Amino acid sequence: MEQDNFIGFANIADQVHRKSVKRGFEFTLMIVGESGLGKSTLVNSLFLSDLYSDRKIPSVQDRVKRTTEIQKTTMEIEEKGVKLRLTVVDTPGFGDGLEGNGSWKVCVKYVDDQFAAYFDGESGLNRKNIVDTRVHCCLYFIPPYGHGLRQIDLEFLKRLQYKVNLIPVIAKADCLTKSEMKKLKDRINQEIEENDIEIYQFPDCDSDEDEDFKSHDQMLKSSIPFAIIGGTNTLEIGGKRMRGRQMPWGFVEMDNPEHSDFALLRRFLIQTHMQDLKDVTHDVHYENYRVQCLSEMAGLQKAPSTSTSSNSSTSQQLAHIAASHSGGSTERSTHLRKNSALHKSQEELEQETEKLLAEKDEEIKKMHAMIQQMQAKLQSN
Ligand SMILES: Nc1nc2c(ncn2[C@@H]2O[C@H](COP(=O)(O)OP(=O)(O)OP(=O)(O)O)[C@@H](O)[C@H]2O)c(=O)[nH]1
Ligand SMILES: [Mg+2]
Repeated sequence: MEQDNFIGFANIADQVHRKSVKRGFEFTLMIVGESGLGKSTLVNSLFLSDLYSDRKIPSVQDRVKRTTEIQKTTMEIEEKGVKLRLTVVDTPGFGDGLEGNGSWKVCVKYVDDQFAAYFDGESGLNRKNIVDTRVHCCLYFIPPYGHGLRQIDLEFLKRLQYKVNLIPVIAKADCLTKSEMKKLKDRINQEIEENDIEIYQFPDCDSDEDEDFKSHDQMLKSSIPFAIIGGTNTLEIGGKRMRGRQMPWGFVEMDNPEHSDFALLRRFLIQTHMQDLKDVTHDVHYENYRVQCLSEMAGLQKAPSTSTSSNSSTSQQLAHIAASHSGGSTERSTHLRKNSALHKSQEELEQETEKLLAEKDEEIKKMHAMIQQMQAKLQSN
């Protein structure tokens, strides 16, 4: 047989691509913030998008009711043979009185519950087909009429920062002039830094990217927090359909970059950073959660009083562990991406993680055995 220099691994990228295309992509976006800032309106307008041209666009404005519980909306989109399952999680807004106290718990619990479900899936038998409901990005709505971040905003951001990719947005951008908006953006960025809040870190742009890409990337980074206008009105001018908000003085277009950063946000989420948001969710946030769970489980196994009651499932134990982590002052940050003076050094963290991960297979095997025992017990009852 004739030998040549061609080995053939170059098509590995195609193979990987084909596999992910076949499987499809799952992406979940969560929307959090004070009541009345336009979260549900934004969700509605996201789903009105002309991105999905086969969808009917409602012509009458939907009256958005106050959201009182977490609402998930999922749509499956297929574009050029690539499937995307996009889920938007709309959360109830908090008030500015006592009601705000502890209202972050609902959101934190939702994020943790999805991690717990994924963790359960990973240790189950059907590992290859886990449905990924983890929250890949969280838009945090900030009011336009304040002077920056309030105590309640800081509380929410701090509770969520090591669990999810946070993207701050300024709601109702139509209420501010350009210079007011610039001032508010600067102020918010300064407060984020002063309070050591970890929002999503945009990856550095590769030096071999083209100039267009680089300048877009730069614009994205400098636009944070994105200024958003939500609207469910549509207007047709010369056959071109526009989405936006009808105001007494005119029509504000959501997609017009002169009016808001909505187009930028949509491109960021859907076109340019979806994979990175998913990677950071998996490699950093979920990894933190998993390491915490494994170390807690190792602790539980050592403790003599560990309960092995047949009706307390592994997932319940994990959910409990997660809840205890999210609430109290013992919250331990194992965020691996950034060096912060408040946290352990990167090297220490890596060593700790290495050690815990080395125990991982062993733990998962034990969990398997536990689950099988439980199943056997349940069947025999
Ligand atoms: N001016 C202006 N008003 C908006 C905008 N987006 C939404 N609104 C209006 O603000 C009001 C509240 O909007 P919602 O979408 O229900 O707000 P929400 O954040 O979901 O509120 P909760 O469900 O209580 O948390 C509605 O009357 C919207 O029409 C915007 O961008 N600009
Ligand atoms: Mg709402």
